Amino acid sequence: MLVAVLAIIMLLTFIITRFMEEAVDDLEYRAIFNEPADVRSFTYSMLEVSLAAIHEVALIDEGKLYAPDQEWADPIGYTGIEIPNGWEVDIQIQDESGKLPLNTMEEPMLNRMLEESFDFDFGTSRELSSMLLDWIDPNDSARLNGAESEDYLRRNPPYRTANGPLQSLEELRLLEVWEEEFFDEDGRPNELFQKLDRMASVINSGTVNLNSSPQEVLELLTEDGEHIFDGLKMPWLTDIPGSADSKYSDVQMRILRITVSVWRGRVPFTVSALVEPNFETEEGASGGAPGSSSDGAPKTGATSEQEAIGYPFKILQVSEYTQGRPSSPPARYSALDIGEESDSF
Ligand SMILES: [Ca+2]
Repeated sequence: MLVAVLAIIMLLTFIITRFMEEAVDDLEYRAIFNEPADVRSFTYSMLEVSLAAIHEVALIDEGKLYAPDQEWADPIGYTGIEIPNGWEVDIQIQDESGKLPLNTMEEPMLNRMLEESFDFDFGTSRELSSMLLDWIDPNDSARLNGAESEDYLRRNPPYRTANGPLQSLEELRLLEVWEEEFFDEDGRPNELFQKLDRMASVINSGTVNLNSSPQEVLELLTEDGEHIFDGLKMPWLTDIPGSADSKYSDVQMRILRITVSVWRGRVPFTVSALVEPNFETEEGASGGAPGSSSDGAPKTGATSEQEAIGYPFKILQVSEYTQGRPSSPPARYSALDIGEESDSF
């Protein structure tokens, strides 16, 4: 009897052990395919680390962000975060507000940019600026050198003007005259388009941070071009120089693009976030961590709740870029497929 009980216990133990082994192998196998989720959360952590580093350095400088080289260009080095073995992280911080605000530039500045920076003649510059302003303005009456829906609807295929801001620079391909000057015969962006991409932004709709402007923009907005940095104590301006166009110029970053790429193998996972510093919010706001609250009621992400958290940045946009992710999850018994690599069978 005792022997029979022992035998049953041994058999059960054997079965359970086998089951455990198989389950662990199955889990390990699946972990290979679930890796992107792991990398994804790490990538978002690195985005948080970057924002925290930027916030901290900005607070030391009285809450002002002047230029990307203001010590926080390397958030990992700054915070001393350890990167797991075999992982690689790359963080790029760019100032979107260093570019001209293409959607809100007024006609005289548009004409100056087209003539001085792009060498268009007087007539072509006026055509280009009218086409753009008609595309953006809410009305449907065409300017002297412009075009509105009436004109574009005669095309094949027909379309209407956006009557709103450009969503991307590529949208210019749809505009008369722009399509010929900034794109090649096959509709691909040409060299002038690349130059425009360096100089102007559809995201920035305010003033231009001279501290991170390309040379072409500095030449347009100031009388002395890059000489405005001569003789400064720090490598960035903290006041708008007298020789600069006061309507368009600024010395602070207002829109940052932070791009974090994480490699755990050869294919990176990338998150790119567009953020606006929002350091004015009161310190020690009562909201606490998202998802929790003192009365235990679940949070819904309402604007008032977001404000209560007092997060020092306003997130305008977040995009993820992935490649090589398996298109479907592995089947339940997929451990069978790996054959020789598994020793459990
Ligand atoms: Ca219009």
